Amino acid sequence: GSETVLSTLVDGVLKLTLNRPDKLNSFNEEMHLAFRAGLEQAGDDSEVRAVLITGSGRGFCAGQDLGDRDPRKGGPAPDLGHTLETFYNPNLRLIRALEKPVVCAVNGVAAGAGANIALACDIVLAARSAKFIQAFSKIGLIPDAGGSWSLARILGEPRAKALALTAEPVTAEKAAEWGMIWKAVDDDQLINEATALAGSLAGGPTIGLGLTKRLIQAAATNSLDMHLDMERDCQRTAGRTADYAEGVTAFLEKRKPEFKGR
Ligand code: T3D
Repeated sequence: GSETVLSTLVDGVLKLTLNRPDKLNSFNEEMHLAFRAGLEQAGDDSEVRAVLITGSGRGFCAGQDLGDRDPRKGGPAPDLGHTLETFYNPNLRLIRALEKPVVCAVNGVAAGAGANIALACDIVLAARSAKFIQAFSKIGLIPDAGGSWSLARILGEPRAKALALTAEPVTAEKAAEWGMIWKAVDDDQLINEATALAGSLAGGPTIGLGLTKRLIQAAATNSLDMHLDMERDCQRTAGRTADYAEGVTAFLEKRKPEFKGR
């Protein structure tokens, strides 16, 4: 069959394109596993210095493929706790734990787990026509793929609850205004802007960027004392990289730095 996730590595950017456009790139088991393989490669392959996630066709991702959950086909009710543990949660954990920048280009509707995978990425650009929908309440489910966590963190309880309970679509513009994403971008500019952003991050001081991601993610659960210690330790590590020496040298020589990711 055709590939459910297209993967290319160009100039340090691993681009993963969710590729089931006829189903708005909703997840079946094959696509979960292909996505996981891509995210694992991102961690393992030192050539990869940034990740760009996007979707084929008119949608970004419509979450779970509900065709694979059809109750009319009979049999026992599926154990969705098991499917989260087996398929969704490992990928969410990989995105958050990857110490390299993950850019998401939301090219169209992002619904259910599709919306929440986008929200788990480090920098999210969305096409102006894209919408974010917490579709779960329409079918009796809870916001998964980290959604009930990230929405509460990002938006606070009032907006998080309203979005999750009503499944009201949020436009890209509104998502940017509310701080759910970084920017709304004209549709025809999205992939160019996202590629340029991911490319520039891939040319950056990868170790320092990865430590920065780690610190910002830890902030919400650290005390200030713990966090100052963590900054001390991370800065010690960053200060020993070749990229730091290059950054300072380039500054003093009034030229652009050439970071190597080491
Ligand atoms: O199960 C577990 O393991 C637990 C995990 C759950 C995670 C979840 O994500 S649960 C939430 C699942 N997602 C949804 O409930 C969203 C369902 N989709 C929609 O509500 C709408 O499709 C959209 C609002 C996303 C987009 O609407 P629209 O009007 O732009 O497009 P459309 O016509 O509805 O969809 C286009 C095609 O994609 C259509 O197929 P067709 O009729 O052309 O053959 C539609 O059936 C298909 N499609 C869209 N979403 C899904 C899907 N097929 C299967 N599963 C989908 N989620």
